[in-house]
Amino acid sequence: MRNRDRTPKTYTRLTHPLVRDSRDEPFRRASWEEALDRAARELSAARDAFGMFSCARATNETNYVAQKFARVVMGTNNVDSCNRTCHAPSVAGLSAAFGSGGGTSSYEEIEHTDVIVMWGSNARLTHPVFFQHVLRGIRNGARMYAVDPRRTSTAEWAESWLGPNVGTDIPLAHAVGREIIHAGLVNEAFVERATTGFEEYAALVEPWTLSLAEKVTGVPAAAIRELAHAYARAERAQLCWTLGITEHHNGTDNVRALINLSLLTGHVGRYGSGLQPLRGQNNVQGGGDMGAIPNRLPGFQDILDPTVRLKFESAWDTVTQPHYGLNLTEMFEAMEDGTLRAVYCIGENPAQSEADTEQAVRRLRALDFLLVQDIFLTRTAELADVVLPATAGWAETEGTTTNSERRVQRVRRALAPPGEAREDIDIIRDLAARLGHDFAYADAEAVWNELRSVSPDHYGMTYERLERHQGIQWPCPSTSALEPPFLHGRLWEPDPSLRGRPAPFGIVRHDPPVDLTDEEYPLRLTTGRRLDSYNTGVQSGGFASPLRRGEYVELSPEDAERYGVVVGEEVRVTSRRGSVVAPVWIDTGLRPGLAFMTMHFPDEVDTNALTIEANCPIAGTAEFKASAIRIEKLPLVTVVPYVR
Ligand SMILES: Nc1nc2c(c(=O)[nH]1)N[C@H]1C(S)=C(S)[C@@H](COP(=O)(O)OP(=O)(O)OC[C@H]3O[C@@H](n4cnc5c(=O)[nH]c(N)nc54)[C@H](O)[C@@H]3O)O[C@H]1N2
Ligand SMILES: Nc1nc2c(c(=O)[nH]1)N[C@H]1C(S)=C(S)[C@@H](COP(=O)(O)OP(=O)(O)OC[C@H]3O[C@@H](n4cnc5c(=O)[nH]c(N)nc54)[C@H](O)[C@@H]3O)O[C@H]1N2
Ligand SMILES: [Mo]
Repeated sequence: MRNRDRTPKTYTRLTHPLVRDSRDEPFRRASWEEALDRAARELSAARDAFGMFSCARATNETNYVAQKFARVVMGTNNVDSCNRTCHAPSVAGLSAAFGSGGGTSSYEEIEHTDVIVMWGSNARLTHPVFFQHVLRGIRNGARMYAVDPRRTSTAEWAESWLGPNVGTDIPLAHAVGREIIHAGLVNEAFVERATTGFEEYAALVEPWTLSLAEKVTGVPAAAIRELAHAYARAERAQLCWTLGITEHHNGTDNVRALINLSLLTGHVGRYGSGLQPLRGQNNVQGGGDMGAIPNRLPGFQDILDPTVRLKFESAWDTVTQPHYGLNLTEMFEAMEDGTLRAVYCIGENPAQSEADTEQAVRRLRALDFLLVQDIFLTRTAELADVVLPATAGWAETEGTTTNSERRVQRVRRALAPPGEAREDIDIIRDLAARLGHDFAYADAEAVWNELRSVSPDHYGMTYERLERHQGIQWPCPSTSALEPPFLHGRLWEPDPSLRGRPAPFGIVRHDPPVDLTDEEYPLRLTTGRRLDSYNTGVQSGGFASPLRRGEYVELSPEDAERYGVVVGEEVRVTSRRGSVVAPVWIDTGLRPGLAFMTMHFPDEVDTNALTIEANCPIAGTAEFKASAIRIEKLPLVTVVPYVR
């Protein structure tokens, strides 16, 4: 249903548990006793068919307890979070290259580097705090390159903007790599010492001449050459990327293609040089570190490693499952075939954030039991059987979160929770108790200390030290020392026994977007973010912003003219999966053939009705960044006022 007035929907805070006996009934207010009893009953009936979505906005402590609930109480590794829709390809790519999925550098180093490459990232709008460090870096003399099909406001700050066609980052990266090799700019000592597979890589990129790359990517050969020379000649260089790279059906391959450039030049493992996949949600890094992912126990320790499992079995007095669980994408598939029957969804709104929402909602509806724990009554919560009101991980809860530079920081309760809302860890604890497990933590610090006892990377971070140092980066194995701010310094060790495993070049090939444009669907739609709104709008819809202008389908001036549409005119936007009506906006940063929409106003315009669920086979991330669409004028012209 279309909300005609297009005022962003306002969600009100959940203040008490909600229950219903059947999905045809409306919710009724329930006591905590009743809601938790019901949830415990239903979950114990679904023991072999259970999945958990954990919250990337909640604290590390919440994520630790949530994954422990899945593993210890429900006996499954089916636990995941929005990292799957987001940076799972970065984690997979970095792990394959270096054995660890974290961004390698720190924010401080961005200020002391010579070249900053922002690849598929609109950080000026999406990571405004980080971008302050970029601006300081530029002020200190760094040159910034922006690689984005749209000339974004991040690109406005760049020395040079490279605008590849959507889904052509591998050809572009390979051409940069080939140019570095042909210009004799390879850091041979580093390649020799710290990498493997150079010969194969050189053969792989050899066909990607500047002129072929120009043809495929649309970026002028001279601009590709300039980027290659600037990056390779720099004393220090930072390569930053985000969803323009990861949200593709081959996201992990894209990430590997970028990592290859750092291996060629030795721009990793040294102060000022590194790889920075800026993580999205405030604690998506921490959620993964805490084990709220299907293949790692807390401290990013591999579930397949028997010594790791033994340690957790003794710490938790339980038996662990010696195989990886289902990731978020696979859990949705398992809902389809009926092998996943119950979901405990903590702080996620997949009914609106998954690609192809019609399919996602149908799958959620098919569950026997859906338990949602959130701070608002989301569209996902509206599909649930039981809804539990939590406190916000930000400002209402004690604990810690971890940012993109791996820095763990304290968060504190500044506000009293509304109504009967309770902290996530207390709710999970009480549910565990009903299912026969004693998670009797006195407070968040007790949870944190348990994590420290099982995760060597976090062992040195007591709450007291976190406070004293204003946050500490992992790894932090010692309670008395701090590690360097960057990872993988070992790669530079002259002594091979200290150097550890060399980093392999990724042998990855160009693979264009799955949803092809053709005569019927001639426009390439890419989706993303704006400054004034947050994800599915649940948390930002309620606050007026003079910047906010609701959902629009953004077109290039050329396309607007071709279709004969004006700003504010409503058009029908159709993909092979769905159709929505949205007003037009004209953006001079778009090239002909490229359209842009956000995911921020799904109640007014359900952008994800259009997107394709074509997933990266390694990471499970969907191709949110490349759909094929057509737009049609409506018979009756409605012009939506765009100033409010
Ligand atoms: N204001 C605001 N900030 C946010 C959020 C928010 O909702 N609002 N959400 C947070 C979250 S969860 C995340 S994950 C981050 C995401 O932060 P970003 O990744 O910076 O945000 P997006 O706008 O999704 O995508 C970034 C860019 O990718 C480009 N792009 C699209 N296709 C391609 C391609 O094929 N190649 C290349 N090179 N680029 C491409 C788009 O044009 C876009 O400018 O932001 C976080 N910060
Ligand atoms: N078309 C398109 N779709 C996309 C993307 C895109 O670029 N384009 N990006 C994808 C990305 S990167 C992401 S991260 C996802 C985001 O997808 P989601 O994570 O599903 O969306 P959010 O709106 O961030 O939902 C967060 C929920 O957490 C709740 N919450 C906040 N704090 C707390 C807390 O402390 N405790 C509890 N229990 N709940 C809390 C909020 O009320 C909200 O309902 O969307 C993905 N979908
Ligand atoms: Mo994200």
